[in-house]
Amino acid sequence: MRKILGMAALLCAAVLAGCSGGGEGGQAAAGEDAITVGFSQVGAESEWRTANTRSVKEALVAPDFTLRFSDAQQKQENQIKALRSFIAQGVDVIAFSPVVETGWDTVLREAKAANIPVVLTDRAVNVSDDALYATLIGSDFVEEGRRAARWVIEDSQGKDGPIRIVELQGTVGSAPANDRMRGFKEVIDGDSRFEIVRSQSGDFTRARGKEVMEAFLKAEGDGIDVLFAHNDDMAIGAIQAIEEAGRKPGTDIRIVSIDGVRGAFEAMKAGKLNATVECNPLLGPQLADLIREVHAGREVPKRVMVEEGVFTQDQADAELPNRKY
Ligand code: GYE
Repeated sequence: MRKILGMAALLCAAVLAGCSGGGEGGQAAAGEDAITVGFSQVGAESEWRTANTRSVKEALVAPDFTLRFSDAQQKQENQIKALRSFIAQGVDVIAFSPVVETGWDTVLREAKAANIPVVLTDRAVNVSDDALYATLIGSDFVEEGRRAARWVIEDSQGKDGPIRIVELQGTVGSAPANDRMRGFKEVIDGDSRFEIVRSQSGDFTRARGKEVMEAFLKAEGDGIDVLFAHNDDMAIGAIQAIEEAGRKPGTDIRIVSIDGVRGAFEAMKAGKLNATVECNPLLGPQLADLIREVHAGREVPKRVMVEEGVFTQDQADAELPNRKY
């Protein structure tokens, strides 16, 4: 037995040099050809993100994978540091969910020079050369923004203008904030009754969502008809602000947000949130498959989409037990 293990270790060292990805030892259960993946996560800013992290950690496990996980706490500089450390360790594949869209050219070139393929998850980047990453798996954020706007229009049938909208944006410069804003505006601009009177970032968190909504309420008084929040967490924070201002969320101010997390379904059941556009965070299994393909040098599509829908208050009760995040 000892001999066999010794031989396996030798084989690993000699033939598959670097197969342990830079060898911090440990990970006894990882198979001999386990793919070492360095994964840099955005942070833990929302319910969506927590579910996404869980899904990734559950999918990238031994014996097929050795996972090196790093949390960037919503800071690009931390993420760049993590990517550089993965490169130095010689991981097999880098996967990451970029906090913002721009500023990745240099570090991605370093990964390329080190021959480490990069898989983007969830959020896109804006780079000079698309060959700097292998593929992106994530949702269509522009379409999510359009869906939110279509819901607002449908829910405003028979209502006269002006219908005044406030918008809580996600993290400044992030793909979901940029795209959701664009998709929403594109559709809402087609109906002259609507006006987006305020739009500001709440950084995808409940705390900031509440703060910014307080400022909106102070500035606009009773003049807000609709809130569009780029994620459920900010909407949930805003609901608190609206209640504290003595108004009724879901009635006085109609609210649509994005993600479809459990907290949103609970808020819909309570009549405080009107609709949520689904954004599925459970990318782990699809990500694992993509990493396997990329690592094996096989051709993969440049963009892999996640399918999702829209849910309203009347569906909340029936759908809640089915929600997995
Ligand atoms: O909508 C939000 C999270 O990038 C799609 O990030 C993701 C977004 C998600 O913080 O809740």
